[in-house]
Amino acid sequence: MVNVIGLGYIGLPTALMLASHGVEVVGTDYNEALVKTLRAGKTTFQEKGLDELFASALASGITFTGEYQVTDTYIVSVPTPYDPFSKKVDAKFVCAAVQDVLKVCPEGACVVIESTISPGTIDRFVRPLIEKTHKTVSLVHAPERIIPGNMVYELLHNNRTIGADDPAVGEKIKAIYASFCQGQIVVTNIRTAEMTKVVENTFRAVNIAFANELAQICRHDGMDVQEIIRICNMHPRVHILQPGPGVGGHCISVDPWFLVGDYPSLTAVTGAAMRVNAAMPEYVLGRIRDVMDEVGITDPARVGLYGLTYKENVDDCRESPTLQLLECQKRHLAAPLKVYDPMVARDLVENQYHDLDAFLRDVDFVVIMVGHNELKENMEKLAGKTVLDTRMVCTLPGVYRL
Ligand code: SAJ
Repeated sequence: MVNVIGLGYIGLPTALMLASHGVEVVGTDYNEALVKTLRAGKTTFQEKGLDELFASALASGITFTGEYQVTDTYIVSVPTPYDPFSKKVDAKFVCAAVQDVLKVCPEGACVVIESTISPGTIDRFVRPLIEKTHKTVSLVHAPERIIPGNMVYELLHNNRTIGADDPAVGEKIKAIYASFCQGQIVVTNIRTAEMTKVVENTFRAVNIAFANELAQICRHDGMDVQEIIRICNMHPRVHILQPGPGVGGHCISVDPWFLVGDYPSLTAVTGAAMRVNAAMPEYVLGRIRDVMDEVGITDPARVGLYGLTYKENVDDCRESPTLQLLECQKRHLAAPLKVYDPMVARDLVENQYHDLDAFLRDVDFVVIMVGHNELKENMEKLAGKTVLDTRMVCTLPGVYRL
């Protein structure tokens, strides 16, 4: 039996996927409300294909509890925040989960850490916990790679990395993931697995920062960044990502800081890229003011932000550029702009709307922060409005860009 610890964005789909492929699974989370929701047969966030996967896992007998199980395999997928001051990974949730596992697990059990951690975290923080107990417990790092918005597909099809001290243990865990994973599964050591995960997200963060820098250069000198990126990407070895209003989510906007925190004097490129991305919401605020000046809109109450999530077609608002922008506004002692997001049913910020038409009635100037499908399907409703499109999705004439 596999006990999956932490039933959030990664733990839940992983547990469901294992269960629906014939592995006996118990999901554990210390959040009682979350366990109650899952036991009532409801998923806790929206994701394409997740409800169907949930139904199939329930039919296969998955159960949810607050208790840690006595078993031979644990998969730990709890959050790993970073300390905003030192930029170092904060492994407190991983350590707490491992300590709880160690209280119940039998000799010879295997603890797989799926949470993203910085290189060396297992040696520095997790291994000493095991050594203290004098239990024989194997450690494995199997970092997740799935992208919110396409998690179910990517769980099935992405290649994976398994880092283990003992290759035989690595092969055993590989067999468990191979129950559902159709991609290649590489077995390596723990340090390499830790590093690859952070490097993958850093690569993307640096590329997005480059696109954001290009957008600013092009704005400064009246060039069309979209056309320039499109043409550059026709070169066989160039693949520039898209500029945007900033970088959110719990991965690309967080993980690269682990490297900066651990190697401050060796991360000139990564550190600069992260600062470029972090400055984008403030840059968008400046663009809003410029466009207001240009079209003669004086009342900020007539300006609305479309989109609150960190990217399109997900309901996840962690580190979202819109939240970052509203935070900047607050620092300037300004009243928060109006906000609407079809994916966010709960009230998260002031002046939040839950109906597109009502939102559009109350604003003259729409800032597209997220390119949800809902907007793409209703683009004609923006006709007659001033539009600043930070996501390059608006096809209407006269739209302002980043
Ligand atoms: N973004 C841009 N321009 C782009 C692409 C993205 O501004 O061209 C922005 C998005 O709008 C968003 C942020 O970057 O705010 C991050 O979004 P994302 O779609 O690039 O990535 P995440 O954070 O949803 O998921 C990433 C993925 N990592 C890589 O692609 C290397 C995913 O595979 C990881 O599993 C995930 O991080 C994670 O959990 O680490």
